[in-house]
Amino acid sequence: MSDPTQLRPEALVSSVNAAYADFDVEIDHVPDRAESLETAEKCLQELQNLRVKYLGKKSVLAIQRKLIKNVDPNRRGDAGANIHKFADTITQRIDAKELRLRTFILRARTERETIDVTLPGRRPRPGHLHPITLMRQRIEDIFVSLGYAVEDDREIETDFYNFDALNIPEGHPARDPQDTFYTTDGFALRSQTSTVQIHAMQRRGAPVRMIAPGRVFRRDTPDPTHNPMFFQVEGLCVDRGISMSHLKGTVAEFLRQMFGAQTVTRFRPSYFPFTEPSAEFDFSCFKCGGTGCRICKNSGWIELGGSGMVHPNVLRAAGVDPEVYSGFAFGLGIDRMAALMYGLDDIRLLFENDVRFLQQFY
Ligand code: 2NL
Repeated sequence: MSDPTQLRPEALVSSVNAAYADFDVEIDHVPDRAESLETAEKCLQELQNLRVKYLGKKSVLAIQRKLIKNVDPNRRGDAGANIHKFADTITQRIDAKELRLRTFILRARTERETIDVTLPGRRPRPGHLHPITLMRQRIEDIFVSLGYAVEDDREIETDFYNFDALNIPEGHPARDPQDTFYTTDGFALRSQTSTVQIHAMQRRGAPVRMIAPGRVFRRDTPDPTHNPMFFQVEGLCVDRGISMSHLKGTVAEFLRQMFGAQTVTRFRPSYFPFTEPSAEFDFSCFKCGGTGCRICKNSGWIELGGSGMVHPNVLRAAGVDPEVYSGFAFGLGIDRMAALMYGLDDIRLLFENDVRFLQQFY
C-alpha cells in the first residue's frame, strides 16, 4: 500500500517538463543578435532574469528538487535525472546566448571608442579685434611714427576738465544736461577726449605731442550717423613756435598714410571755443579720387574732423604759458572713419556686437 505522503515521480516530472516548456518559449524571445549596444545590454539583463526565474531559489526546478525527498526512494532516480537534465540544458542555453551577447557588446564598445585618426581636425575659430579697435590701432601707429605719445585717462570728469579748462563758458549749450550726461553727484561723462590732454599737459608740461583715443558720451538720439557713446581721437602738439602750417602738414601726412599718398587735404574756417583760429578739414575721396561718387555724395570731398590753434585760455588752464608756447589740436570720430572705410550705412551696427556683422571686418 502506498504512503499518502509519498509523491508520485510522474507528478514531479510533469511539472518540470511544463516549466521547461515555458522556458523554451521565453529564451527564444531573447534575440541572438542585437542591433545596438543598448539593446544588447537589455538582452543581457533579460537573460539574467531568466536565470533567476528558472534556476534561482524560487524556481520550479529548485522547488521540485526539494520535493524529491518525498518520492519513494526506489523511484527517485528518474525524477532526479529529469531535474538534472533540465537544469543543465537551461544553464547551457542561457550561457550560450550570454556568450554571444557579451562578444557583441565587447566589439560594439571597442568600435564606439575607436578614434578615426584620418579624420580632418576641427578648425579652431580664433576671435579677432573689433573694427573700431583695428581702426584705433592704425591711427595710433601713424601718430606714433610721427613721434606722438598715446594717452588715456578717466571717462567720468569734473566740469573743470570737461568744460572750464576747454574755454567752454557757463551757459554754453554743450553744458546743458540735454547734451551731456551728468551723474547724480555732478560729474560729467566726458563729451570729448580733450579732457585727457588737459590732464597730460598738467602732468607733463610743455612741450607735448600726444593723441588721446577713447570713448566719449553725448546725449544724442541714436540714428544712422549718431550714437550716444562713440569713439574719438584727439591730437595735441604744443611747443615753442608751433603754427597753423604744422597743423596742416601733420593732418595732411596722417591722411596720406591712412588713405594713400594721392590724398589731398583742405581746411575750411570754423569755430570751436577751445581753438582760435579753428578749421574743419576734408580729404579727397579715397573711392573716386575727387571726381564724385556715392561715398563722397558727389562732392569729391569727405568731411572728417575739426582742428585749430589751441586757445590761450586752454593752455593757461593746463598750466602752460601761452606767451612762451603755442600749439595745435584736432579731433575726429573713429567710428565715423570705420563706417567710411568699411562702407557702413549705420554706425550703430558697430555697437550691436553681432558677430555675423563684426566678422566681416578684420
Ligand atoms: C571735432 C572737433 C576738435 C580739438 C578738438 C582740442 C584739445 C585741446 C585743446 C584744443 Cl586740449 N583743442 N581739441 C580742437 C579742435 C577740434 O574736435 O569735430 N571732433 C570730432
